[in-house]
Amino acid sequence: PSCLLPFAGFACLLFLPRAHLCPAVCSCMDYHTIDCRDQGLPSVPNPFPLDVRKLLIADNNIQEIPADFFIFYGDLVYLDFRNNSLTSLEEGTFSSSTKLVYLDLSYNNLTQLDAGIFKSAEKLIKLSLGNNNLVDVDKAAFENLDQLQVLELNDNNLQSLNVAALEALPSLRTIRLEGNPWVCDCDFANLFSWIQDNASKLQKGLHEIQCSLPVENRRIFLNELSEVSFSECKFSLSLTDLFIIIFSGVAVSIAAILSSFFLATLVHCFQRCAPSKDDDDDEDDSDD
Ligand SMILES: *[C@@H]1O[C@H](CO)[C@@H](O)[C@H](O)[C@H]1NC(C)=O
Ligand SMILES: *[C@@H]1O[C@H](CO)[C@@H](O)[C@H](O)[C@H]1NC(C)=O
Ligand SMILES: CC(=O)N[C@H]1CO[C@H](CO)[C@@H](O)[C@@H]1O
Repeated sequence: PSCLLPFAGFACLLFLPRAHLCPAVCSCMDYHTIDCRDQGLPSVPNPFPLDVRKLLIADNNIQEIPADFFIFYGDLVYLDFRNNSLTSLEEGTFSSSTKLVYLDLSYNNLTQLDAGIFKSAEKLIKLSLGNNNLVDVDKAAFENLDQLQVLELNDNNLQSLNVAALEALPSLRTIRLEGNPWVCDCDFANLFSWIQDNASKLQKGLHEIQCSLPVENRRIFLNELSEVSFSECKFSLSLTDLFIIIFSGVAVSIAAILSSFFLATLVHCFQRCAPSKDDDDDEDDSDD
């Protein structure tokens, strides 16, 4: 209706061409929702309506999210990038993703998550990273995700995970960790006690997660383990620990020898250099 007003005509010219920005292979239900699923796309089509809020681009062969993607499409709330060919996420990719609430990166080929990679996506509520090839998740990978309620890390290649990564998520309600080749060694002990304390957040509980025992070379379910299984970890010392203990033992001995020497010298010095007061006292006593 505002187009009927002559003075708003220019604004309408700016506004109307947005419809033509819809990439040919996609369907744009409205300016805010774009569906480009299952089109065999090798890269993110360009351009989109700039005010896109919901982008469905699953089931393509896209190998990267352009580093400036969220600079242009900062209104995105919902991004479904499932089942593509992502192998890595460039640092800063999500630096303008301040409105993003739902991010699905499952069924890609990601191998690692770096520190702070999602740190600007502070509204994120659901993050799906299942069915990737993750080997390494930094302990600060989920930094700043204070609203995150659902985290999926299932069916990756994780053998261990620093528990600090999970402790950084105050709103977490549901987590998926199954389908990883977890190794139940001493590194796993902290994660195990976190999982035990937070078992209610696992869909099926401890018996959905398997890990392999390093010595026995077999896989067991976590509900077959208890804190006791890791009890010897508390006492085992690494080579560095032993080195520190031996070194500090030697250092303490040397310090003890040096300080007794110093004290002995001091006592000796007092005995030899300050006898005059005692002599005076003796003289006073004898005078009386
Ligand atoms: C991934 O997408 C392809 C089409 O590009 C489809 O054939 C395949 O079933 C999809 N896989 C999953 C796990 O959704
Ligand atoms: C993922 O990467 C591995 C090797 O790094 C490759 O063999 C596999 O085909 C890739 N999968 C996809 C879906 O791109
Ligand atoms: C909500 C909840 O129970 N979170 C707990 C998960 O486990 C950690 C440590 O193991 C606790 O500090 C949290 O309170």
